[in-house]
Amino acid sequence: MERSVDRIRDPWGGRVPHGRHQPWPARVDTYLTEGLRPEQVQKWVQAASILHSDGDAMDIAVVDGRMVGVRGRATDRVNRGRLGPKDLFGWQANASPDRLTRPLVREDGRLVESDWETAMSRVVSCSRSLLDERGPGAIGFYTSGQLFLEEYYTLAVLARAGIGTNHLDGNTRLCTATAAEALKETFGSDGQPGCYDDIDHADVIALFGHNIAETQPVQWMRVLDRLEGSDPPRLLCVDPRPTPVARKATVHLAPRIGTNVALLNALLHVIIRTGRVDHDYVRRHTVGYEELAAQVQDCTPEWAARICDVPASRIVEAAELLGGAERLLSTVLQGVYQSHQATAAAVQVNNLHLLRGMLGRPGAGVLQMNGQPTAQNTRECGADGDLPGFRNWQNDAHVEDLAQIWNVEPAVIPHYAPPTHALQMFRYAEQGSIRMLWVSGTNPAVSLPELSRIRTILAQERLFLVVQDLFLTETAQYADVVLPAATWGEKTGTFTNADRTVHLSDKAVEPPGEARPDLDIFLDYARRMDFRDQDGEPLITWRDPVSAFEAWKRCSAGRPCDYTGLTYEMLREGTGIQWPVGRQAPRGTPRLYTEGISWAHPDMCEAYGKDLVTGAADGEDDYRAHNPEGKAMLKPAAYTPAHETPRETYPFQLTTGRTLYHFHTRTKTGRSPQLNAAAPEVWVEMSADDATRLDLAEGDVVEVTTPRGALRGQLRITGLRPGVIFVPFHYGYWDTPSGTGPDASTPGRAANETTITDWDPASKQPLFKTAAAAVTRVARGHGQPSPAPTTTASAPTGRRLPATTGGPTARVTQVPDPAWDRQEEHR
Ligand SMILES: Nc1nc2c(c(=O)[nH]1)N[C@H]1C(S)=C(S)[C@@H](COP(=O)(O)OP(=O)(O)OC[C@H]3O[C@@H](n4cnc5c(=O)[nH]c(N)nc54)[C@H](O)[C@@H]3O)O[C@H]1N2
Ligand SMILES: Nc1nc2c(c(=O)[nH]1)N[C@H]1C(S)=C(S)[C@@H](COP(=O)(O)OP(=O)(O)OC[C@H]3O[C@@H](n4cnc5c(=O)[nH]c(N)nc54)[C@H](O)[C@@H]3O)O[C@H]1N2
Ligand SMILES: [Mo]
Repeated sequence: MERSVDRIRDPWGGRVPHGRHQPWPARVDTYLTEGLRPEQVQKWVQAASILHSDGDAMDIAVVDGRMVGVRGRATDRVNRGRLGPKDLFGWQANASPDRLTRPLVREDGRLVESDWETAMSRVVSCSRSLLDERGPGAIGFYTSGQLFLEEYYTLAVLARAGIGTNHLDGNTRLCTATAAEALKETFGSDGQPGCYDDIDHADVIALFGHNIAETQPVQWMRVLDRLEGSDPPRLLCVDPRPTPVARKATVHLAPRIGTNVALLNALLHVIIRTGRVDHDYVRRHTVGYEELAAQVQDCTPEWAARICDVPASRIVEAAELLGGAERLLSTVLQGVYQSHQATAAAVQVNNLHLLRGMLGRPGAGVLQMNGQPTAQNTRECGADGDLPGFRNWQNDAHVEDLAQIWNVEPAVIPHYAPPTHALQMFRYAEQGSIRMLWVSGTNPAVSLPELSRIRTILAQERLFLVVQDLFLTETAQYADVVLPAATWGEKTGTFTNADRTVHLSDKAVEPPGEARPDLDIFLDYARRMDFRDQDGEPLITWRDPVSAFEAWKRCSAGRPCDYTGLTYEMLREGTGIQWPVGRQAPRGTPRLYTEGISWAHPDMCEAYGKDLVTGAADGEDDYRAHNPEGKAMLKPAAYTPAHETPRETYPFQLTTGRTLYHFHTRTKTGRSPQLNAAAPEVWVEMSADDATRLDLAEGDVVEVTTPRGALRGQLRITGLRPGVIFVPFHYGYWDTPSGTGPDASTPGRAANETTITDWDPASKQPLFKTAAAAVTRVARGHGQPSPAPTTTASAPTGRRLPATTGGPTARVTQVPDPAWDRQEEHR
C-alpha cells in the first residue's frame, strides 16, 4: 500500500483486504498542513467527525493554539483509524477569516456588530413580551443535527418546560425523521437495531437509496476491504444513479423515482412465494403477518416492473439475493426517506428483515440510517418532535415521569398535540402565529424546499429571527439578532452516530473572538429568562458539558437510550461506546433485539403508530388491541404514485442530493480549499440518451425549471436513469457576488429553488427527491466541461474528461495495521 495518497483523486485510500468474520484491520490516516511532521505536533486532542453520521474517531493536531491537522484513531470501533475526505480537510473552515466573532443586531434595517449583553437582552425582551401578549405558542425553535447532546438536552428543557412551547424541531426533520418514524412503526421505539460491525459478517448487503460511498465513505472502505478479502459479500443497490455502490453491486436496480414501495412489495412478494420466510421468527416476534401477506399477494415482479420500469427478471434476481442471504444487512437513506411514501417504504425494509428473521445476530441487521453527525441526539434528547428519552407524548405516565425529572407540573410540558414539525413551524411563521424563531446550527434559506417562499417568510417584519451560527449564512442575513457560535474543536461535548456509538469530542483550541459554545448561549438565555421549577428553584441546574451530561443521564435512565453507565472518562479510553449502557450492559450494546423485541410493549413504546397513508395517529386502545404483548409490527402499505409526475411542460423527474466532497450548504466544505476545488460550482446531471435527444452536450449551461422556480448550471452527462435529472443541493449564495440569493433577473443555483413544499404523511419529512422539471439550454459550453467531480456518481460517460485531483496539498499518509503489514511482507 502506498504511504501517501491524494485523497481527492482517491477518496477511499488504499485497501486492506478484510476476511469475513474477521475484525476489520486498522489503517491510520493522517493529514497535517504546512508540511508539518507528526513529531512537531504539540498536542493531539480527541474528537470525532461532525460532517456525516459515522462518527469517525479522530485526534485534532494542535500547534501554538491552532488546529494543524487530524489523524484517525486506530482503536475506535467505528473507523479503525480511517478518515474520509471531509474528515481530513473540512476542519480548516474553523479558522476561516470570515467566522462570526461578535454578535450582530439589526439597526435601521442593517446588521451591525454589537455585544453579548445587547444581543441577549433583545432576545430576552422579545421572548418576555411574546409570552405576556401571545403565550408560549408564539415562540419556536428550529435546531440542528450538528450540535452536541448536552446542547440539545438543554434546549429541549428550556423550550418544553421553560417556555412551554410545542414548537421545537430540528433540521433532522429533513434528514432522519423517517428513520425514527420507521423504527417507531415497526419496533415501537426509535433505536438503531443493527451495527456497523455487521458489515464484517454479512454475506449480502442491500442499500436502498443510499450512496454510502459518498456519504459515509469510511464504512464504504469497510465494504471495499471486504470485497477484496475472503468470502466477500454480494451487494444489492437500489438507486437511479450510477453511484460507486451501483458499480460494485451484484444486482443494481435503477427504478423510476418515487416507486420504492412498489419495488419493495414485489421483493416481499417473491420472498413469501418462494418460501423464504422464517415462520418461527415471525410467530414468536411479530404481529401483522396475514395483513402483510395479503397486501403483497398481487405485487408480482411483472406488476412492479411496469411501475418501476426495471426488468422483472432483475427484480427476481434481487429477491433471490435477499431471500438466499444467510446474514443480510440492509441500509436505507434519502432515496427512500425524502420521497412521498418515505415511511411506508422504510417500513417494508424492516418487514423484509422480520420475515427473514434477520435481526440481532452478527451480520443480520437493518440500519435505518442517520445522515447528520448528531441527529440521533436531537431525537433522543427531544429537540425534535419527540419527548426526551423516547417518551410517548400520548402516554400520561411518560409525561408524568418527565415532569418529575424536571420537577414541574405535567401540564407545563405541552402534550395536547404532537410536537410541531419543522415545515408546520414555517407555516405558522408564515401565517403569523409564530412571532419569534430561533434557528441554531442550520441554514434553512438554502436547505428547505421552495426557497422563494422561505425567503419571504424569513424576511417578514413581524417575525423576530434569531440565528446562531459560525458564519453570516444566507439565513443569518435575514436575522434580527445573530449569535456567533463556537463549534467542533472549540467546545466539548458528546454525540451519537448512526449505530448508537457515543463519542466524546474535546475542545482543542479557543473559539474566535467572542464566539461562544451553543451550550453556554442556551444556559445564558435560561438564566436571563429565570426559568424556575415548581419549588421556585432554577429549572436548569447545570453549568457545563459534564454536568449537562449527568442531567441527561438521569433523564435517559430506564429508557431505550440509556446512558446511565457512561462517563466522559470511559469515552476517553480509546473507542466510542454504543448505547444502551447501564447496569445490564456496562460496556454498551452492539445490537438491539438479540432476544426478541424489547420496547414495543404498550406501556413502554415511544409512539402508538400512524396510518402510513394518511399519517393519522393511532390511539392507545388501537395499539393495545393490535399489539398487546409488544412484538414487532409488520405494517403493509399499498403503492401510490408520486405527487408530482412528469408531464408535457415538465418532462423530467428531478432529484437532488449530495456529492462526496461537500457537506450540505458548504459553510464548512466550501471554505476548505481541497474540497471546494474538487466541486466548485453546481451542475446538472442528465443521461446520454436525453442529452442526445435534446441536442445538449457536456458543459452546456442549462436552466432547470419547476413550478416553484429555476436554477442554472453546467450539464454533466452520466449513466443515470433516462428521464431523470440530478442536481446537488449544496450551492447557496454566500460565496456569490450578491451573497443573498437570486433576484428577478438572475436565476439561482440552489436546488431548492425548484423543490416542492410537500412531505411524507407519517414522518413529515419533505420531498427533496421527486419533482417534475423542464430543462432548456441557456448557452453552449464550447468544450468547457461542467465542474462536476469525475470520481463519484457524477462520473462522465462517453467523453474522457480531466480527472478530479487534489494535488500536493491533498496528500494524506495512510499506515496500515502493523500486524497486517508484517503479514503482507511475509508473503
Ligand atoms: N459527502 C457528503 N456526505 C454526507 C452529507 C453531505 O452533505 N455530503 N450529508 C450527510 C447527511 S445529513 C445525510 S442525510 C446523508 C445522505 O446520504 P444519502 O442518502 O446517501 O445521499 P443522497 O445523495 O441525498 O441520496 C442518496 C441517493 O438516493 C438516490 N435516489 C433518488 N431518488 C430515489 C428513489 O426514488 N429511489 C431510490 N431507491 N433512490 C433514489 C439518489 O440517486 C442518491 O444517489 O449523507 C450524510 N453524509
Ligand atoms: N434539495 C435538497 N435539500 C435538502 C436535502 C437534499 O437531499 N436535497 N437534504 C436535507 C438534509 S438530509 C439535511 S440534513 C439538510 C441540511 O441542511 P442545513 O442544516 O441547513 O445545512 P448545513 O449547511 O449543515 O447547515 C448547518 C449550519 O450550522 C452551522 N454550524 C455548524 N456547526 C455549528 C455549531 O457548532 N453551532 C452552530 N450554532 N452552528 C453550527 C453551519 O455554519 C451551517 O450554517 O438539508 C436538507 N435539504
Ligand atoms: Mo441529513
